Amino acid sequence: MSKSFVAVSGAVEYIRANLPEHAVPTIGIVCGSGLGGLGARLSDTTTFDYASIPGFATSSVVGHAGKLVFGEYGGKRVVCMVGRLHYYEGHDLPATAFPIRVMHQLGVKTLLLTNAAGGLNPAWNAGDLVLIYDHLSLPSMVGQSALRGPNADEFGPRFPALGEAYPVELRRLAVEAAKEAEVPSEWLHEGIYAFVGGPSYETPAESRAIRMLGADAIGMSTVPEVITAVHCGIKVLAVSLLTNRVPTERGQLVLPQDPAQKAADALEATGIDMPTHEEVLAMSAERSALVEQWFEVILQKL
Ligand code: NOS
Repeated sequence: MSKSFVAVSGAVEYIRANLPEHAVPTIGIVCGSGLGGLGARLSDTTTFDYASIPGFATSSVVGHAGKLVFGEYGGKRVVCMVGRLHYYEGHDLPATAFPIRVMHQLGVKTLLLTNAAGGLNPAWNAGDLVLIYDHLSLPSMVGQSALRGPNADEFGPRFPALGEAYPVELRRLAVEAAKEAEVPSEWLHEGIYAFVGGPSYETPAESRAIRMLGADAIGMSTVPEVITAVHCGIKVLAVSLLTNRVPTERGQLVLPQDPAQKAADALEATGIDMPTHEEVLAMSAERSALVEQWFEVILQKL
C-alpha cells in the first residue's frame, strides 16, 4: 500500500465516523479566493475544520476559511472545501491536493472548482467568468507536480494523460446552466488558465510572456487539484472569475529622441494598474451571488 493511500485512508476513516451515512457526497466543490459563500448555501450541513482531520494541511490566506463542509446543494450531496490550500503558503504540491484524494475515497465522481484569476485576454474584463478548457502549468513543465513522488497506484497511473482534463460535456452543461441562471452571455468565456507559484503577482514582462504562450487567465491555484482529480478518474469543471486585469506593459524610460516617447509618457500619466488582494476579494464579493446561483443550476443538471 502506498504512503499516500494510507494517509488518505486515515482522513477518510475519521470523516466517515463523524458523518451521517446519507451525507456521503458524490460531488466535490473547491471555493476560490473570496468565493467561500458557496459553502454557506449548503443545507443540512456537517462541518469539519481542516485542523481536525488527520493528514489535512491548514489554510492561511485571507478569504479562505479552512473548513470542509458536507451538505445538500442543488438537490445533490456535496462536499465543499471552503478555503483552498496553496503552494505559496508553503505546502508542497501533493499536500495542496490531498483533500481531492480524500473526496475520491469518499465517493466523489465530479469536481467543481472556482478560482480568482487575473485576466490576460485583452478582450475580456474584470468581473467576467471563464470556463477553463485547458491549462498551462508552468511548475509542472519543470517537474513541480502534485503527482511528483512514487506513484500511488491505488489512485491512478504513473503517467496520466491530461488532453481531456476538462471534459467538454461538463462545459456544455455549464453553458446551459449559465443561461438559466441568467449569467449575462457577454460575461462568459472559455479560456486557458496559466498556473504560477506566486505569491508575488507577475511582472508585466512575465504576464506578456505567458500571454504569448496562449493563456487567457492567470492564477496560483486549481491546477494541482485538477491533475490529482484527473489522475484518480474524477471529472472536472473549473471556472475562473477574473478579479483584475493583468498589466503586460511597464513604465519604461524612453529617451527624447525615441519615437515611442509619446506612448511611454501616456503610460506614465495613467500609471500601471497593478493587482492587489483587496481588489481580488472585492470583485469576488461583487460576483459571488451570481456564481452561487450558477453553480446551483449546474448541480441540478448534473
Ligand atoms: N489571483 C491571481 N493570481 C495571479 N495573478 C493575478 O493577477 C491574480 N488575481 C487573482 C491573490 O489575490 C489570489 O487570487 C488569485 C491567486 O490564485 C491568489 O490565490
